[in-house]
Amino acid sequence: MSSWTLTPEQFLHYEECGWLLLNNLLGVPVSELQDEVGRIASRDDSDGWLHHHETTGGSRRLIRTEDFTPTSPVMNRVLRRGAVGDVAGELLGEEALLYKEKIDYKFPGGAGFSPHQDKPAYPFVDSVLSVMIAVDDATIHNGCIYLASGWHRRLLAHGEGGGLSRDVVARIDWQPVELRAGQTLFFDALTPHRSGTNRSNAMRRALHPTYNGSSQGDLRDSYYAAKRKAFAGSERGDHLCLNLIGDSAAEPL
Ligand SMILES: O=C(O)CCC(=O)C(=O)O
Repeated sequence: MSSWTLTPEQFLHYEECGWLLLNNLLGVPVSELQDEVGRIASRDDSDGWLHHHETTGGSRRLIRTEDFTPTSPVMNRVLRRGAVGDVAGELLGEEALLYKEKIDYKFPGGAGFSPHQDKPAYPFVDSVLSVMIAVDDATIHNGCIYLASGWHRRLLAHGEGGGLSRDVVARIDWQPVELRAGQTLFFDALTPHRSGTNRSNAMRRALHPTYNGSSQGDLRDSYYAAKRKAFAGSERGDHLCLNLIGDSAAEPL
């Protein structure tokens, strides 16, 4: 059972807006999370798929790491044993299981994400929730997330390439949501969001776990098995998508 209880106001905010920003859920000091992200980023990637890169200004840079929770006690604690999962469970209305996790590294000049909903990336899961944990402060200047508050009731029209259609994007009043390092943003998998380029001269990192309701089963191992298989079948130089909806504006390697 959950050891975390949201207030009625917090529930109402989530119901009406499709997102909720909370403090103090990590269970570890934010400096420990930052150190762990640094360690994970410097890990050897001997089978060549854990880390993903982009080309920015001619140099190859790490933009994403996935599937690190089983080999990181700190991440296991933050994402599976603590209040982040408890709150995810409250919002899903049943126990939350970790479906997948990624760290995004936005280097100076690093590209943002075009407007999208996450749900189409999870065609086999109905009950699913997106989360962002700020590892570094996320500001308008360094490419924070922008949300479409109250647009989470249905799947919206998508254009070619997987992003939201131009018409939908133009109708939305995009709201920047700046996060301080250590804050956690929960948002419905149908909440449209986008983010900008990092225009600062420092890196901006974020942790993005995704949870599914336990009634759907424990799907994490099969998700990563399928993803590893898909990546193993790709040649270097293919246009590798970071996920099924191709929302990153980055240039993949
Ligand atoms: O952190 C960001 O810049 C946005 C990430 C995002 O949109 C996503 O992972 O779906």
